[in-house]
Amino acid sequence: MNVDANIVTGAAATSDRINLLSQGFEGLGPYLKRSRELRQALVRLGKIGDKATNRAARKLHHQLKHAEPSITMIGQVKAGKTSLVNSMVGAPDLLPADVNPWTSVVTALHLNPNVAPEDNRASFRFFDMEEWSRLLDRGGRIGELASRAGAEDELEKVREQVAYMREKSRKRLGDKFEMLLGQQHEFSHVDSELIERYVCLGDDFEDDTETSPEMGRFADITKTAELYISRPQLPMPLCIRDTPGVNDTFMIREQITIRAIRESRLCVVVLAAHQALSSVDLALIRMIANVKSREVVIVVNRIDELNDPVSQIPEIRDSIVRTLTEFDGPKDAQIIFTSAYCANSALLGDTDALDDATLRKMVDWSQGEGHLSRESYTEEELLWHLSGVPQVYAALSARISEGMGQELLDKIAKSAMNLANGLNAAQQVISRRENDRDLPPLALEDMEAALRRLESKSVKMMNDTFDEAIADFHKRLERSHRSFLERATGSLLQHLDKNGEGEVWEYDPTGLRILMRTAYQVFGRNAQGGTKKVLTRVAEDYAALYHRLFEVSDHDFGIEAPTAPRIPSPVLLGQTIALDLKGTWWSKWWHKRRGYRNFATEFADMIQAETDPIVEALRGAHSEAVRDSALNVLDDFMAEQRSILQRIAAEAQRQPDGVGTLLDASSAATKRAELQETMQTLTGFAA
Ligand SMILES: Nc1nc2c(ncn2[C@@H]2O[C@H](COP(=O)(O)OP(=O)(O)OP(=O)(O)O)[C@@H](O)[C@H]2O)c(=O)[nH]1
Ligand SMILES: [Mg+2]
Repeated sequence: MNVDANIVTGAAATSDRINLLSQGFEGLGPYLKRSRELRQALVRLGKIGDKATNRAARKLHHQLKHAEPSITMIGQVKAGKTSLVNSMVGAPDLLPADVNPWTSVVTALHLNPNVAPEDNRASFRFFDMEEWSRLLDRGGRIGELASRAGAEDELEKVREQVAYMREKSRKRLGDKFEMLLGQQHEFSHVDSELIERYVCLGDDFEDDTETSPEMGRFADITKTAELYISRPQLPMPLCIRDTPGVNDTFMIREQITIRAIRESRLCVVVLAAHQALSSVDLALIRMIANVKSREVVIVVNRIDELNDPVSQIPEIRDSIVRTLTEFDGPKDAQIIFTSAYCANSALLGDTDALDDATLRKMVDWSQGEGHLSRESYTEEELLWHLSGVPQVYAALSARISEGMGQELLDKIAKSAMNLANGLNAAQQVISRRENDRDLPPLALEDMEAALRRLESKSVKMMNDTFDEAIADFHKRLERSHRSFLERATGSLLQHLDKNGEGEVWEYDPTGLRILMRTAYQVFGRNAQGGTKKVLTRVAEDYAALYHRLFEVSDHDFGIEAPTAPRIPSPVLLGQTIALDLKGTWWSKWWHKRRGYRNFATEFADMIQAETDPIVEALRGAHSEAVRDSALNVLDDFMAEQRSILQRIAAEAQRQPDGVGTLLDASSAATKRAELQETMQTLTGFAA
């Protein structure tokens, strides 16, 4: 390495290089500080209360400490997703790059600073029989698509590929094949040999069985790989999901990617620099168009391959922004430029990885952007900075703190507040009874009945809210669907009038997606607003119940309503439909039709067949999942309240004098003061 600027010499030892990983997390600082403070408050709360309160506080503490934000990496084939994941994990050779395109495996890496390396483990799950048959028999969605579009030749090709794959897997796995489907394999270590066996497909190894008979043995049937890895360099647990590239010919993996995006709150889209200018995959844009801008980070990788980064990078940025605007992608998504190659070279200590000219160009670019700000860097540090990985982590840190982090603090603080509220209620009962020994006993006989009434009324309120929101959503979806079909058919007829049948007509389905997305957004707003209203109402009802049963003053007593769950993005709207497939398939479909009327009816039928499953999934499974998560929050809340109320009641009934042990009567006065103080602290956490 020979760059004049800023380099201090001396290579870092291997074990030190992984410490490069700790850069870029400054943005998590405020969140982590709040999280620590909240955990301290929980520990205090646990000490003030009885055993049950202590247990509940510890559970909340655990949830906070082990919260694991998840990030899904998606992108074009060979953009460098896997290489980038390796560098973000600090293990350049962990996941094999260049995985065979037939792989369908999503690899989740769970990085945790709180576990020891001895506790590293891995778990691999295989497709079950049904998933496997669906994948093979119909050749995935593209098979369905091809058959609908009448592209028999293509379909035949898919079938051949699939038959080949099936045969190969059977041969490789022998008699065990059927038995393995649906199973899960667990290991108490993680290494690349293991990963190759389960994740990396065997084409390259097939003729090489002598050297490594185990390689790629299970990869055909592996559905997910979960790796649990100790990483003390990170400030908190993180999960990074590596997915297969999306633009494979047969789109079998599209559904897999859609599912993987849904499993994470954040999505990193990886593009290769040399492709980014010429073409940004439209299927990719469609997929992320339905995710919020603040939940997408775009990474342009392989910038070390650019001839002139200083001028090309701004061009690439502009071009991506233009394409995103034109094709209705996420506005304002942050764009970061990376080189996984530089990052992994830094981790390996290979400081000569870049030739001098390339290094010079990258340094010029980075200085121009103001990325290189420190006085001096070691050679590894310089490469690490040029790689852009710290910037990727900085972007993710900001998103985590403002999104999941804030929500988690809010949620845990509210639960903690309610635990404290319970103790506070108990305390009010105690002091009143201490002050007035002649008070009649509390009337608690009908508490159980009152709780049940409150619970069933609450569940009904929530269900009624959703029945209404979902019914309205169905109407909107149907209206959008119908109006799209009408408009498209109208445009088709116009085309036929003007140009006749000879000329292929194309119609962009973006409009349909926008309509359906709008319908979904309205539903999301209604569902969330409605959920919030119900939860607030339920919290008031509980406060009234405390008031009635224990005669606590509502002056300084209330119950915190839990936060309504967030509405998941409708990622499935992005799946490819026949209208997206311009080019040969479409023109084949077109040329097979004859006669004006045929076009119109067959077109309408085809579009209906293509869009029905999306509409069906949105109005069915997707909206019901939103209802379920609202009901879950309600259930948890009710269970929390029930257990607090029951404990106060049990104590009060056992000891006619009051509820002493709940607050550990021996040191009641100090504990009261501590409780007030802790409640004060907790109040500061709600958003
Ligand atoms: N020069 C250069 N090559 C890179 C970089 N990142 C990845 N590569 C190379 O690009 C090829 C593909 O990298 P992978 O990490 O397998 O890409 P991927 O996106 O995971 O590919 P699929 O999983 O097949 O979609 C490999 O040969 C890598 O060595 C980079 O930043 N610079
Ligand atoms: Mg890969």
